[in-house]
Amino acid sequence: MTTLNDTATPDLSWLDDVTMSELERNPYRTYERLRAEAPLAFVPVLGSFVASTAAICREIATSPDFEAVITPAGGRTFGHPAIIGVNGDVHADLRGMVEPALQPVEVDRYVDDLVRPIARRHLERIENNGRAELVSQYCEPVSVRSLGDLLGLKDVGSDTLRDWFAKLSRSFTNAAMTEDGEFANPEGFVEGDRAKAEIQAAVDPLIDRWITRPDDSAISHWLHDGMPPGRTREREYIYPTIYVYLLGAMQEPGHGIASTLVGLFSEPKQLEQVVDDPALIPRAISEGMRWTSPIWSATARISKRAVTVAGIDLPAGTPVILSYGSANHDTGQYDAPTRFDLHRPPLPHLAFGAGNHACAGIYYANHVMRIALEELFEAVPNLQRDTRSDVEFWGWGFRGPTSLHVSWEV
Ligand code: 261
Repeated sequence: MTTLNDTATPDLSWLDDVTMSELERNPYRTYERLRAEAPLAFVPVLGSFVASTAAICREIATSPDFEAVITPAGGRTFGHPAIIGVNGDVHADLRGMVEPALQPVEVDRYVDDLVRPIARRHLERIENNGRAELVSQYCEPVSVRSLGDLLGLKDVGSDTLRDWFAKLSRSFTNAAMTEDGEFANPEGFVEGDRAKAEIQAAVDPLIDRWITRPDDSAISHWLHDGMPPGRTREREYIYPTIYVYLLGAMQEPGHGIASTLVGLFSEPKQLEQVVDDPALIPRAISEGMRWTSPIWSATARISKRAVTVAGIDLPAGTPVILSYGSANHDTGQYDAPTRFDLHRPPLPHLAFGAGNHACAGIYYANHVMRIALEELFEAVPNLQRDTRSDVEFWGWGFRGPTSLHVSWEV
């Protein structure tokens, strides 16, 4: 059948063929076309509208006509009330619960003493080897150990924390839907359910202790802060937000460190400049976050009333996924966006979102990444990527390098 296309409406039937695995292997080709042809489009495999440009993502994230909603696979994984998917008083309470430990003045007080010894310890294990796989031996361990100690999970091993975020991450982004609006791969949630059972087995006894013997750890404060004397928040109420942390806050600083390194390896002159002048590290990180945004397409909003966005009429109650990783490659904002260039004009990007659900941990995460890269460049002279293997990036909801083999002079 031939459809005569005599209006300005582009033919979007190609979207019917988009698959989850192609989005996970490389979303950029699909999204380049979405940005050009339909910056707000219904993507059948996701069973959802998707926003792909900087302007439309920012408009929706900051619009009073929208509020937060968790994606279906995210809600299936985390349950309710997760901080990323609630509004009004519950959101205000959960934000107020997590924010004290993440305030810049507070982060400045503890972050160096927290992260630098962890980075040093992991570098001591590898620095005489002359080679390493940095994702599993450095980026992920530094990310999870720093946050684990901050949260009060000192006795949970780093490999356990890495295993939990990997399982929660795959479950959270098990987003493929059937035409009938059912999950296409319900078995994909099993590993997330197992991880949650393990998490509760490990964390319930800690909560029991923190209820009667509060300490300085973040989760202890979550239980007690702002509550009347002798009362604590219910564990069922905070667990979904604990899962938010055990996924995104555990995984994404590691993704960010690794992606920034891969970006620098793609521009050897810039790597040399950053190694020679560590003051450039924050700029490199900012560009790394834009270049391969760790939270690539994992959050959503829902229309509160009928609204028109990008020329599309959305009824009340329409969810829209915000693909910030695509927005950050918008040629309307960035010249040659696929190129890593820490010297590009310092335009804002959307890697930490926008509006009242923007990342609460932006300051913390940027400092963890900075300290990890400072210590790495300080410890190992002449860091080189091992070009015998290619770097593979993976992920649509969350994205980063799967491995990063490097060598250096010993
Ligand atoms: C700390 C941020 O974590 C997340 C953000 C978006 C989706 C899932 C997350 O765990």
